[in-house]
Amino acid sequence: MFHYRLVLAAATAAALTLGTFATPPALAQQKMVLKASDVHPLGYPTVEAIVRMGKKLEAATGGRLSVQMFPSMQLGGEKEMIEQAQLGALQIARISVGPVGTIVDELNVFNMPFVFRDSKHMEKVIDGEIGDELLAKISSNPQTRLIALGWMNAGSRNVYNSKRPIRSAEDLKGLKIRMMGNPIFVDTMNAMGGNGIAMGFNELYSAMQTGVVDGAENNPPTYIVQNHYQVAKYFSMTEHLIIPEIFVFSRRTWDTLSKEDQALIRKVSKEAQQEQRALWYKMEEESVAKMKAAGIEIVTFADKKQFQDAVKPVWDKYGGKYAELVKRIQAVQ
Ligand code: GTR
Repeated sequence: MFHYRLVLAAATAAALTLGTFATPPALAQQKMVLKASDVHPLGYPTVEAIVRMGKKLEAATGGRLSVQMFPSMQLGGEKEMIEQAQLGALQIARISVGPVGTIVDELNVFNMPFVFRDSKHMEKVIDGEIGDELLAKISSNPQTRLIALGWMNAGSRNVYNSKRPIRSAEDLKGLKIRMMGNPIFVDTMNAMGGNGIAMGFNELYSAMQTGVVDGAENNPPTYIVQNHYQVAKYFSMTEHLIIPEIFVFSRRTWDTLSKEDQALIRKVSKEAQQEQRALWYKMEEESVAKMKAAGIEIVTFADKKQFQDAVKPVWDKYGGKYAELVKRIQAVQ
């Protein structure tokens, strides 16, 4: 009896192992439509880069793998997209690192104000070993249920509002400014002089329109394509955050893919990371031109010192945790 049980246990373990790790050949060859989602509309650089990646997958697999894009928040905000990817209802979620920092704390190093000197510095960091390490941190953490595939550029974030031009921290006093849902951002806005309010991106336009918040902060392309310029016409180039975007894959789906398909998806993801930035710089330029044409009052700053000084309390509160990584980021030339 004892012996029989042992054999049974071994057989069960073997079956489980097979069930978990091996992909039945029939399944591996099946046609698969990968659902992808983004908060931005078709044509936006992040969306376009994933659409192009889908075309490459289709070409490389004779149509067996393809991407179906759900743009413009059709599947909800980024929090909802992450949840759907974790469940396997969505395969590719293109999101900001903002919300990812609340799942994998190390990622928050990219969410610290003024951590990068400029966009080019950020690109060097995401393209290098720090970028690879942080992607691996997401993928190897079983809690995330996500495979991190690549980074994208989202320029710098700037404050805008419906009340008045912001030239100093003093001007931000009393203004309710929407921030992404992560305590670092709320603290950053409070330190900069305003009142940071955490809110999903999908609620933002109507919150600004109805005066629930006075403004928000983002890059010029988002300000234009999401029509924020219609409800908040004062825009200040504070450049307080340079947060890369990230695209992640559902681990649940990933584990059903063959090794070859996984390698192919990784390859086209790396290409998408490089290709997106050309689209990005073009749209950034076009967006600033559109802002000017729309009569938006753009405040620029000779240097970033006043806001850099203002966010010191944020660095005092969180900086210690990421000190090692910050040193390495600063050393990247
Ligand atoms: C945009 C970014 C989105 C989203 C949004 C936000 O710049 O592309 O992924 O994070 O900001 O403020 O929530």
